[in-house]
Amino acid sequence: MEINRLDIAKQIINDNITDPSMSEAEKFNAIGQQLLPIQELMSYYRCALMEVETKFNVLNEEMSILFDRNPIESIKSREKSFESIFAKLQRKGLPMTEASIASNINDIAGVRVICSFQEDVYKLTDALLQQDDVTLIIKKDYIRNPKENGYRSMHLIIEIPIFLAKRKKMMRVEIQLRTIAMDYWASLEHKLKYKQEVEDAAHVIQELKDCADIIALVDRRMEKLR
Ligand code: 0O2
Repeated sequence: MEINRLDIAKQIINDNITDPSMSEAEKFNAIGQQLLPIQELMSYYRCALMEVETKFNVLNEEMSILFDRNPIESIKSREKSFESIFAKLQRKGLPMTEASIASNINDIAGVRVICSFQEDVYKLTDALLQQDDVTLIIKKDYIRNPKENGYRSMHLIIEIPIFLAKRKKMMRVEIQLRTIAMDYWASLEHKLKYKQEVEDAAHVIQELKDCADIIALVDRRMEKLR
């Protein structure tokens, strides 16, 4: 579904500003008031991203000393865009409010950790989950149980505290851990998904699945070599 900022503004007006006697200026002020808590919430998610990135950087540092190599190739963080949040809430028929965002969307803060070997994915997952300020909410192991299309990755939803000036706030973060090879496949598959003009879709799906299986085999052979 195509969505843009104007649609979001219109929806917020329709959802929340029902008083027909309000002037344009009053409407804008009211929208601003409603967006303020959402902006505040987004800044807390950015803090949570920093916390999780630091956790992985620390583990990478320690493991590089212990095992004489870095288990992490790269870490990418992203904050879900306002448009995507809105589209997701709209799909679920939920309101665009701070409370609704916080309780219904788990992947506003996302961290992707690209590892050298499959073994590193499991080592880092275990090391992270045994930290006493990390609470596991959901774990999906798409490496041991790949998706039907061949997608492989470790998915975690965790809750961690962020420490603010006067309080502590618990925040949810989605973490995806995968090898360089799995990431290569997922990135290309993601791009191909948006190519609507594909003629022989069944053939393309099968090809992608075959490529995922070949990539998994290469991952296993590289691990054996190591
Ligand atoms: P984006 O733009 O990457 O954020 P949920 O988010 O919980 O409503 P679901 O399907 O239950 O949806 O969660 P799941 O299975 O943990 O997958 C969430 C994310 O994993 C997706 O986020 C993708 O980033 C990635 N992912 C899952 N399946 C595939 C796949 O088949 N191919 C690729 N390339 N990536 C996948 P979003 O929100 O879809 O997109």
